[in-house]
Amino acid sequence: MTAPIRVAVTGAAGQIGYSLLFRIASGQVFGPDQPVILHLVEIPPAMSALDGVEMELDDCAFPTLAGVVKADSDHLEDGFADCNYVLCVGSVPRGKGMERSDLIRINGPIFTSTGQAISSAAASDVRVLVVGNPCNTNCLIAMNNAPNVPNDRWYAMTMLDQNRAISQLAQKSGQPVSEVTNMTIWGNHSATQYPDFYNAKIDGKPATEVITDEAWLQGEFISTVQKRGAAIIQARGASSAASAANGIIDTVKAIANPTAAGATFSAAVCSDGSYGVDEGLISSFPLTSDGKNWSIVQGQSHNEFAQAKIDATVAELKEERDTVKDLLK
Ligand code: NAX
Repeated sequence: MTAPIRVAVTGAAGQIGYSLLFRIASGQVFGPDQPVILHLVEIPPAMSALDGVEMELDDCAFPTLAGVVKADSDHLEDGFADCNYVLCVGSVPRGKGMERSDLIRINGPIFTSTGQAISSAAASDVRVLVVGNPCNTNCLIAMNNAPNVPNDRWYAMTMLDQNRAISQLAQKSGQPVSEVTNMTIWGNHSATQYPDFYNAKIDGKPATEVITDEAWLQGEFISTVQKRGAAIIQARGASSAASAANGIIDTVKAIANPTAAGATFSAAVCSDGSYGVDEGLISSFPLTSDGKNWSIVQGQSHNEFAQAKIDATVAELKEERDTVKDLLK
C-alpha cells in the first residue's frame, strides 16, 4: 500500500480552509491512488468549528482520506508532526485602520513559532507554502526560524495573482486561458506586484503581439491584477476564498510535478540573487520544477518600465524585512 502523504493546513476552520480541505481530501491534488492524512491546525477558540469541518470531511467518505489529525496553535509540533507539506493559511486578518506594517508586526510572532515547530516536528522532506498575509514576509520569518529545513523548501503564494493575470489576458485577447502561458508575477504578493506581460505568451506568441494596446497592458491590466483582491472584497463582502484555495492547489501541483517543457509558474521563493533581487528575500520569480527542486528561469529580459516595477516591489520587500529584523535569526 502507498504510504500516506501528510498535509498540514493552518487556519483550517477559516474560509480558505473550507474550500481547500475537501479538494485535497478528494484526491484532486495528489491523485486517486495516493492516500492523504490531513493535519488541521487552528487557534483554541476555533477548535469547535474545526470539529464541524472534520465531521463534514467524514461525511464525504473520501477513499483517499486516510486520517485527520487536529491540533491547536498551542501545540504546533503535534500539528506538524511528520508532515510532508505544511500549508500556512492561518493568520490574523488586517483590521480597519490597520497599517500593513502593523499587520506584519502582529503576524510576525505567529510565524516564528510556526517555523520553529516545522523545523523540529515535520518530515525531513517537508515543503512549506505560506498563504496568510503578508505572505512573503511571514514566509521569510518562518524560514529564518527553522534551522532544520533548507531554504529551498519555502514558498509564498503568488499563484492566485498569476491566475488572475492569465484570466485578464485571456478575456482581453478572446483566447482561452489555456493559451496564455509564461505569465510571471514578480516580487511581493501585494499591490506592488508586477505581472510581467512582456514575457507572457498568448497562443505561443508574445502577448504584446496579440494585445497591441500597450497602454492598457501597462495601466489597466496591471492595476486590475494588483487590486483584484480588494475588488472581490468590495463585490462579495468577503475576501477571495475558493480562488485562493485553487491557487494553493495549483501551487502544490506545480512544485510536486515536473514542469512541462517551456512552461513556467510563479511562486515566491528564497532569492539566490537572480535578477538583482537581494539574496535571502522571499520574492516571486518565474520558476520551473523537476518535481523535487525548483529553479529560477534565467535569461528573461526586462525593459525600463518592467525593471522599475520589479525594483519597486523588491524595495517593498526589503522594507518589510527591515520591519521584522528582530524576528530573523
Ligand atoms: P479567515 O479569517 O476566514 O481564516 C483564517 C483562519 O486562521 C481563522 O479560522 C483563524 O482562527 C485562523 N488562525 C488565526 N491565527 C492562527 C494561528 N496562529 N494558527 C492557526 N490558525 C490561525 O481567513 P481566510 O479568508 O481563510 O484567509 C486566510 C489568509 O489568507 C489571510 O491572511 C489572507 O490575507 C490570506 N490570503 C492570501 C492570498 C494569497 O494569494 N497569498 C489570497 C487570499 C487570502 O487573502
